[in-house]
Amino acid sequence: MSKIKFYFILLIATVVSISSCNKDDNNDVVVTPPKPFGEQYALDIVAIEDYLKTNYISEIVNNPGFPNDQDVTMKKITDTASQPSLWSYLNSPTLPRLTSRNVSLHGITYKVYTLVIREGVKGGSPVAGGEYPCNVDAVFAGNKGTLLDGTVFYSSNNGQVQYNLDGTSHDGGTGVIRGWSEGFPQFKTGWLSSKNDGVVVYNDFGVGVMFLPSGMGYYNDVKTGIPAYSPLVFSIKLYALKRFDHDADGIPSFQEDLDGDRYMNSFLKGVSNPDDTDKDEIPDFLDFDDDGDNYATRGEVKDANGKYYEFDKIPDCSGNQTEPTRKKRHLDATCIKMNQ
Ligand SMILES: [Ca+2]
Ligand SMILES: [Ca+2]
Ligand SMILES: [Ca+2]
Ligand SMILES: [Ca+2]
Repeated sequence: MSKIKFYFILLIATVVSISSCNKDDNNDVVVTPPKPFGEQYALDIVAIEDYLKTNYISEIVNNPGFPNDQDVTMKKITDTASQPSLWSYLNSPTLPRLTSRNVSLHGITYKVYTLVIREGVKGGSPVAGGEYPCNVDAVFAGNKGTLLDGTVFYSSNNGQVQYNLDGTSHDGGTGVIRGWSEGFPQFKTGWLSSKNDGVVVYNDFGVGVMFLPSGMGYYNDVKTGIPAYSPLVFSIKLYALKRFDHDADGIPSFQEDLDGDRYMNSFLKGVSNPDDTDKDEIPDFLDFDDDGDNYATRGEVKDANGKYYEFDKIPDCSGNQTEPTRKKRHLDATCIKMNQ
């Protein structure tokens, strides 16, 4: 046998032994294709609605200024007379209020339930708050995640963690599951103050619960304490938010939400997006030229001296800066652009 051939065989043998070693290590992992989303969702929504009808709010901690303030606990109903179900708050005119939104994703329409217990209130200084995040802002939030059987898989009231609702990890944030992007815009932030020792205190923040089908969570991924295909229940406390300007055009993304519903609908394909001025399938918050006139928005929202207009004072074609229904000039392709 030639030397080369010998080494070749040795190499093959090594590769085989490495791969068989790996195979042994992964003996328990059975790879199956993910289930069809529609099939799983049909199971999830039945389980979620059953949970809503058979559980109640057993405790809301009232401890202003401390981390456990407004921690919510839900338990299985044992006495229907004294324990109103979560379902009993459906579309209630008063709080708590349970509402649902339809979300098109994965080729199906998901129903996402949200229970608003406290909406979030504007208050004092240094941060007045009382603002809704849009679905691509970042939030600072306490959260407790449970499975439908009540098992807690995560709990934290750390207000320093930045969760990016756009799902990315840019700007030092943590990307979130899609369900969070759908749930958080239903709540407002509270206001921030600080104690003498400098500790930040969160006041009157939004409090509630999100009920997420597995397709809005981790789906077939297994996470610590979360089996595959688990619907998720998140009790949340919305302390504060951070705005982004995704396309760096000088207009924060939440002000590029044309229909004002706090959702950019950027995930819908083949459906006309109300937040896409020039209908090029790039929503305004990601489009550096919103009206498609080949002039960048960035240049269209500055005055003759190159200074950005305040958002509310961006003029229309005629220079009007006050008419509330005017078409701002960066959204009007027929404008003759002056400051390019
Ligand atoms: Ca922008
Ligand atoms: Ca919108
Ligand atoms: Ca566009
Ligand atoms: Ca333009």
